[in-house]
Amino acid sequence: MSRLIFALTTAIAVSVLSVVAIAESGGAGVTIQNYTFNPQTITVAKGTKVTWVNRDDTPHTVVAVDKKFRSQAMDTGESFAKVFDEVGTFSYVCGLHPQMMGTVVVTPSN
Ligand SMILES: [Cu+2]
Repeated sequence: MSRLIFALTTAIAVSVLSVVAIAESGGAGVTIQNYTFNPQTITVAKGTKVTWVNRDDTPHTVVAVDKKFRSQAMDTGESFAKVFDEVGTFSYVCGLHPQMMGTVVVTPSN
């Protein structure tokens, strides 16, 4: 029982730390959980770093539909980050599970 509580506490602490780390970097975060990108559409200002973190037990990737960016396979707890310097709408999928879709909308910074 105490082992379970320890595991849960550790998991919560790790999630909180990663959210804090993303907030401190001034970027934005996408969580990958239950074969879903959350949020599915994220809107950021130009120049923002977006970080994806995999919270599934299954590896996932982030692959731009236009092939302009692609992550390595992320295992549980691993992340991928990219700075978006171009205004526009960028659709991406998981290369391993193409039914997983997400979008980054980049707006002008001013
Ligand atoms: Cu996947």
